[in-house]
Amino acid sequence: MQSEFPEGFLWGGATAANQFEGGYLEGGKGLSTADVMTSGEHGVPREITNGIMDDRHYPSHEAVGHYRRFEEDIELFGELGFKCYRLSINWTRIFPNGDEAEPNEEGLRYYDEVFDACLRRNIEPLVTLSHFETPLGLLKYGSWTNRQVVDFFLRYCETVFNRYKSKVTRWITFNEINVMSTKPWMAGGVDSDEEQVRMTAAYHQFLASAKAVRLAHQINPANKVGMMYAGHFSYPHSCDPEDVQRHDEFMHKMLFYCDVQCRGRYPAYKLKEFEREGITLPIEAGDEETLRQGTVDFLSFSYYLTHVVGKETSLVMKGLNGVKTGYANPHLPTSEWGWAINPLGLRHALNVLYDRYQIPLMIVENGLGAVDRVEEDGSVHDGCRIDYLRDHIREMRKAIQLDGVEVWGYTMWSPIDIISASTGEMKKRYGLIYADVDDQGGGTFKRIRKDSFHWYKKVIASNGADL
Ligand code: BGP
Repeated sequence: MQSEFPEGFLWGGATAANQFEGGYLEGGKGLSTADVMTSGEHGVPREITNGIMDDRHYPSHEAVGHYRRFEEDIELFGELGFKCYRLSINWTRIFPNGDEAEPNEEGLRYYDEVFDACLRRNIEPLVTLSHFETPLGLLKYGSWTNRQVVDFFLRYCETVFNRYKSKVTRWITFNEINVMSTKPWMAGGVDSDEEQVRMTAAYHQFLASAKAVRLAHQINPANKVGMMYAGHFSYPHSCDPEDVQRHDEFMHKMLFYCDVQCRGRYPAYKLKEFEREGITLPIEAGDEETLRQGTVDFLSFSYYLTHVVGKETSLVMKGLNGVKTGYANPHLPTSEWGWAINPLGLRHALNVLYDRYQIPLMIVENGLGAVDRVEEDGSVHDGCRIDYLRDHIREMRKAIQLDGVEVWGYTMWSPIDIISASTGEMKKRYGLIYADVDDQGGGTFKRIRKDSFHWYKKVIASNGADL
């Protein structure tokens, strides 16, 4: 069997600390924005609370207990044959409140051990610096609406770039940075529907990311730093030019985040929109240069679903629930959570991004959130998940092979079942490995290899030839 994937292709899986680790106050850790979000019921958005001193349910507090079980979990990743493991450093393990002068040694030591466990198995870590884990302690500054937070972030970056210089060379600054337009609390501890507030916070994240890129290169010229786009891609509802125009506007709202980070400047369409809406950016001398010099080395993105946008779509994106366009796609099946499953759309997405930016791409999240059942004999048959992953990998292969798109790797979401970011539920499972934890945080925490585990292992061993 001939593989059509490049040699050294980075196969693996991706997680986020706040959804995976648990141990939310262990090892000197402080609270992050994710730690004060309750679970929502099926389809109901999560709720932001003031803290931990009430009895509402916070599923991420213990998550699936990876904090204490990382050796066992990474052993399973080794068994899968992972080449790459995308994880986030939880900022609040390193700087518990975000603004300390000195880092928390216990937190630093923890990730040393995690990276060592990966490297012993020849798994390359790919580290997200901020995956919905802004320290709650930065809220008193106004979080990302305040420019001072850029400096706090840089202090954190400098600390981890130096500390893990010999262990990590691939980094992502902000997970799904465009979530600032849809769920700003998750993206950066900003709870506001006002576009001015969101755009100010996004501006500071752009600056922080650009500065982090330069700093990473200075500290270790081998460092590669990427951005991460929440893969929102859409189709016009019809060929009515009005629908197409709305679709274009929607894509602009999302893709401008990539434009800034890949091209180093705000696109003209965004500046014109700001002018019309009376939105101003807190630009200081030298900022334009900073953005120009801090473009990313690669573009990574998540891909789960596609949208349909048309005349009826309201482009005001509000609240915790994110994007709702008002249309379904009659040509596509949906997941149990209503997400339109569209493998061919992944080929399209890869082409859109590569045509536009001409830099290497990475798919750093892709997977099926579904309810799984453990059979009497302890097995989990998740054929739907295998189909989902296989169909998407096939389309990725076409983008590489037939369209010439440069793709560095594919880290599926997520190798082990973890807490859902949008709903806080446990029953929305993505794993190749089942974690025996329920929506109330009960269970044995035991890991069980699902059918998809054995399938993905073969895919990696054959470098994608055996799908
Ligand atoms: C992305 C996030 C992840 C994640 C995934 C799946 O938006 O980067 O953190 O969880 O989506 O979404 P969910 O968990 O809501 O099903």
